[in-house]
Amino acid sequence: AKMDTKKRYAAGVLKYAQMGYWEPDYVPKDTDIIALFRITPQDGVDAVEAAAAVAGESSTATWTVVWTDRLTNCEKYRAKAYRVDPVPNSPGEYFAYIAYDLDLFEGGSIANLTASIIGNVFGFKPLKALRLEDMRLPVAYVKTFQGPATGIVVERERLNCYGRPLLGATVKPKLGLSGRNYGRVVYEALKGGLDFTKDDENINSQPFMHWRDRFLYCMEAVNRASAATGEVKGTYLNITAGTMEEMYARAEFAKSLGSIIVMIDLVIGYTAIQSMAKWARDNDMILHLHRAGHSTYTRQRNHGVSFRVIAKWMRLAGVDHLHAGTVVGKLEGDPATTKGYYDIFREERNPMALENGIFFDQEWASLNKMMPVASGGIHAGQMHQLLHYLGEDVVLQFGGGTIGHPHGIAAGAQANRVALEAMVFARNSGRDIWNEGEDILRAAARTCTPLKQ
Ligand code: CAP
Ligand code: MG
Repeated sequence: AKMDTKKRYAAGVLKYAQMGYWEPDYVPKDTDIIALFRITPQDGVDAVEAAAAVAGESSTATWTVVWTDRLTNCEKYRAKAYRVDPVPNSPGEYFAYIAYDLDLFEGGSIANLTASIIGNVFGFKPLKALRLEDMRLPVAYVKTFQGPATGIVVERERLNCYGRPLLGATVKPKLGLSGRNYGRVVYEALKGGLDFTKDDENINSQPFMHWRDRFLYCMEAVNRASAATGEVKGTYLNITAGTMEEMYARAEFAKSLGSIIVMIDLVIGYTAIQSMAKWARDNDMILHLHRAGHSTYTRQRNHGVSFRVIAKWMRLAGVDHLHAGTVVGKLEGDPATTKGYYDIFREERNPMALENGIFFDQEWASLNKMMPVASGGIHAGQMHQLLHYLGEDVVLQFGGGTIGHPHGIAAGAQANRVALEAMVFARNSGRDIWNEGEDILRAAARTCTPLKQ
């Protein structure tokens, strides 16, 4: 493949730069969409030519000049690679900045955006690898999307819960429980002090527990726990299914039982996510999105799509909750990069912050904020670290960290709630939770046996 590419270059076949897709003097317009790619050209392929090729293939070009180009406003419609920088400490890798005219896209459609930006280009021969690191979405484009159906402010109002992270848990084991036993877990966890429980990403409607059974037992548990505690409680009922018709039916049933929230998985696809976000807005429901599958394309440093880009797309698409990593748990993630994700979820605007992987100023134009969900191998003993890294507007989700408690599920929930409240109180009293966190937890454990255990 390498030789083939070289020969075609020598023969002058792949000349995207000369075709007008490289414009080093171009100054992006306020209305342009900008994509930042990390490109790894094949050996012998010039980085500028590779960047121009990405610009071409993700906008108007095919592999050769076509007569019909001249029948369009091709100057305007050609994407423009305008800057190529070597990536520091990464030989052979370059950051390529590419600007796209807004008219290349249909408003309000992530499917349309992605068909260009991550369409053909990722399999392109001149490149060894390609990664979409970040995007600048102009206000004019942002405004064509509905944004989160409920948002952080209204979610807190509905839950009547302020000043602390929300607490949740994923019911475990992931698969195999009957509806009745599943409902017991939900009841114990909510009564013990959590705000939410949650279906796992792969719980849909299996022979051991059909979805209706799950919804009925779960909502009975939610109602009983709410009555017992006087708090608003919820459980994310996963409505992921094989067709939109089935997802709508499950969502309607959840609503009819009084659920305040439904859940979907990223794997259902962008259009399905946007449809469910519209349904959530029309029905005053909170929409939880589990990012199942994202690591297949977000994890490799030099290929795929960064999760920060997925986070931006999901804020446009309009989900209320989205998993964003924990820094300290069982799944990969470093503090600086994770902060970048959380800022995309929760800020009115994101100024450029290269240390957090944010390459562009991003204005969110009053789109609601998303609640980040921290989940994956976390437990009460890390409460100071979680609050330090992730702040207050977050759902902390302890699956194994609740249901794995030695004295049972309610005890696990109580340990989490007490640890959280002790830590928030200590922080609000001016204590240094980062350095004194373990002392604060030990002091709280003196009057809370489940936390001590
Ligand atoms: C957590 C979880 C979630 C992951 C997803 C799991 O369980 O249910 O799916 O957190 O990762 O199956 O691992 P535990 P992310 O709380 O028992 O670890 O939030 O990073 O998308
Ligand atoms: Mg899970």
